[in-house]
Amino acid sequence: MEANTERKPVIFSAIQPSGTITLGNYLGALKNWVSLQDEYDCIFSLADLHTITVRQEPAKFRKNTLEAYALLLACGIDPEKSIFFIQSHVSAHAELAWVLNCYTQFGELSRMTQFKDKAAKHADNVNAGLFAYPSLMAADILLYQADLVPVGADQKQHLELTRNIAERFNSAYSPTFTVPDGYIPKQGARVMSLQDPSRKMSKSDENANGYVALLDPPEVVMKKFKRAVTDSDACVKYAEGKDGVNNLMGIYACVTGKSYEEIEQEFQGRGYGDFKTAVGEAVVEHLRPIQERFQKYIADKAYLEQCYRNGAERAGRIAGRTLAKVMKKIGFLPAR
Ligand code: ATP
Ligand code: LTN
Repeated sequence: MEANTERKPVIFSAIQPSGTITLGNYLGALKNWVSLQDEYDCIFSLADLHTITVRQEPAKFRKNTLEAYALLLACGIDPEKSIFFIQSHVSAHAELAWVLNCYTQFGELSRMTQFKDKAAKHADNVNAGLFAYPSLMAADILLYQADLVPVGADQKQHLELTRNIAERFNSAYSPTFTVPDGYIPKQGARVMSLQDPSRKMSKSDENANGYVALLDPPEVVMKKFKRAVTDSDACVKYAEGKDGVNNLMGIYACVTGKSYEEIEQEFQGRGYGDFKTAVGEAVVEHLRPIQERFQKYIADKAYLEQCYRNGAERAGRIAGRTLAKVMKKIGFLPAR
């Protein structure tokens, strides 16, 4: 592993602009990103190259990308502290992904559960990009010599593959890539669907009642929590077999900072109705300032453009250095 002695540890993470960003994305990933910005050198990206593994409507895709950029700023990603860019603006990602495809085995990619899930969901479009998704993700991370990658628990398998690819390349040539570690939060790592608590909350869920979008208006948030699936024993307690209640407790704990014991005490002898209302209200209050800031950013296109251009320039310099090293080690004849 290449030593990273003088600088703060490097963090890289990304999210796809594939639709409306959910409370799951926020509690599993984004909230963490924001709090890591002071202690680490952070690089964050909108993984739009990943997004076209599922067919996108061009105008909507463009709009989603700009809105996701503004929403992440509203969540607290600070372009003064961190590098925040759009993946397709830095061509080294696609280039290194191609190279890493040649160091990734068919068998490894076939074992990825996200591929199996998405292939089943989009059976009419199981394209090579969907299959090779993890080697593009590895390229994202390895270009920046990231030490840590904050993600939700669903990305653990992709991170493991990234480590294997890095180690394989390093031992075939010489130390080139930092082998990254995952950084998965204890609470919020897997927020479940409000309608089917055995499945993760997902922005591409066809049932909008399953997820809470960060931009859902307060009355919609309240309605979704009131309709959340629980169980029949009417007791607010964290326990096996109570997936719906456990999920609501996890969300409530994340947005209020309360422990499970405190929550159990707070709702002792009270029904699920009260509990769901309290969770809904706490989420509404948590989202309120984010939604206000979003409105301000999305109205200022010039500022957004300046931010993402500057981000791409800074990211491009770092990525270019790693890519040049890789090309040289492999033995490509230099262009000049
Ligand atoms: P899609 O539904 O389009 O597959 P997604 O909602 O899974 O998207 P991604 O863009 O793939 O979102 O993931 C962004 C980040 O959010 C990742 O770090 C991922 O681990 C995290 N994340 C996604 N869903 C959840 C969830 N339900 N709970 C916690 N973290 C999540
Ligand atoms: N596949 C990720 C998004 C992503 C990512 C990355 C996360 C793309 N590139 C690099 C961390 C590091 C997902 O969350 N579904």
